[in-house]
Amino acid sequence: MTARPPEPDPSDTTQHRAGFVALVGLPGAGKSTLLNRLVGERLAAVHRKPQTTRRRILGVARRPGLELILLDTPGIHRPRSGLGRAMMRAVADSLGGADAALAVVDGTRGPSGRDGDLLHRLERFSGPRVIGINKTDASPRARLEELEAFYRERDLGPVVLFSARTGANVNAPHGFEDGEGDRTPRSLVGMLAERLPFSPPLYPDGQITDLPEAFFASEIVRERLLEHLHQEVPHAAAVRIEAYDDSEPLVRIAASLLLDRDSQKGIVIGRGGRMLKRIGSEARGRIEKRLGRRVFLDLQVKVRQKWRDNAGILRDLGL
Ligand SMILES: Nc1nc2c(ncn2[C@@H]2O[C@H](COP(=O)(O)OP(=O)(O)O)[C@@H](O)[C@H]2O)c(=O)[nH]1
Ligand SMILES: [Mg+2]
Repeated sequence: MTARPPEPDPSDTTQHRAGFVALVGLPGAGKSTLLNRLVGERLAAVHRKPQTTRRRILGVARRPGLELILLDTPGIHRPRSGLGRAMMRAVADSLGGADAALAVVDGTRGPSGRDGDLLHRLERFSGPRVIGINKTDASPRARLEELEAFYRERDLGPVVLFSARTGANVNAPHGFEDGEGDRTPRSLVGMLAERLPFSPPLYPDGQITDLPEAFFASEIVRERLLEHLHQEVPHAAAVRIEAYDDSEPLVRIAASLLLDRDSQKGIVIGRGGRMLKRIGSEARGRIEKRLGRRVFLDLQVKVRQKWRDNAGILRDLGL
C-alpha cells in the first residue's frame, strides 16, 4: 500500500521546514536550469557553453510547508584568472552557509576524473548531501545506472535521478514515497525537504531573490552574447551596468560590454554595427518582457585589458 502523508499545514511552523541548499557541480550539469525550474522563474542564465554562471544566485522556492533557499553556483573548475578564483570562492561561500548541498551531475556524461573535484568538495561539506543525476530525458538508461552506481559507491548521500528540463521527478509532493521500502525513487524536492531544519520561512512572502533587477538585465545581455558569439569572446566579456533608472515609465539602462582585447571589439560590433544592434535589441525585448515595461537600453563596447584579473572591475561586477 502506498502511504501518502497528509499535506503539511503551512501555518503550523512546528511542521514547516526552511533552509539554504547549495547547488554545486561541474559546468553544464544543469544547476541553473534546476534553479529556474524550482523557483518557477528565470533567475539564472542557462547556456550550453560552460561558465555561464559567474556568481552565486539566490532563489527561493516555496512548497506547502517548505521554503527551499537555493544557491546556484558557478561550475567547479580549476581557475586560471581572478574571475575564476572569484567564481570558486562563490562555490566555497555558498557551501559554507548552506544547510544542505545538492550535487548536480550531468547524466549524459560518464564519470570522469573531473568528478573528483566535485567529490572533494562534497567530502569536506559537513551537512547533509544529496546527489542529483540530471538530464534523464536525454541519457540512455545504462549510462544513468553507471553514474548512479559510481555515486552510490562513494556513499556521500542518497542519489536521485531527475530532469531539470522536463521536471521529471523534481517536484512530487513533499515526503512522497512511491512504493515499498527504502530503495524506491523519491522526488528531488522531497529528498531535500527531509534534510532541512524545522523553521518558519526565512524570506518575506513573494520575495524570490536577493539580487536587484539591474543584475538580471546584465545577465540577459550576457546571455545574448553567449548565444551569438563564439570561442573565447563570450568568456572574455562581461556586462557592467553603468546606470539603471526605473523611476519613469520608460526604464533607462546603460550597460558596457567589457572585452579583454581590441581584436574582439570588431567581432562584437559586427559589420556595420549589426551584431551589437542584434544583441541590444534582443536583450531589450527580453528585459521588457521580464519587467512588463518599455526599456531604453544603451550598450557601449569597451576594451579593458585583463579585466578578469582586475580586482576593481571584478568588484564592480559583483564578483
Ligand atoms: N536534455 C537536458 N538538457 C538539460 C537539462 N538540464 C539542463 N540542460 C542543458 O544543459 C546545458 C547547461 O545547463 P545549465 O543549467 O546552464 O548548467 P549549469 O552550468 O550547471 O548551470 C544547457 O544547454 C541546458 O539547456 C535536462 O534536464 N535535460
Ligand atoms: Mg549555471
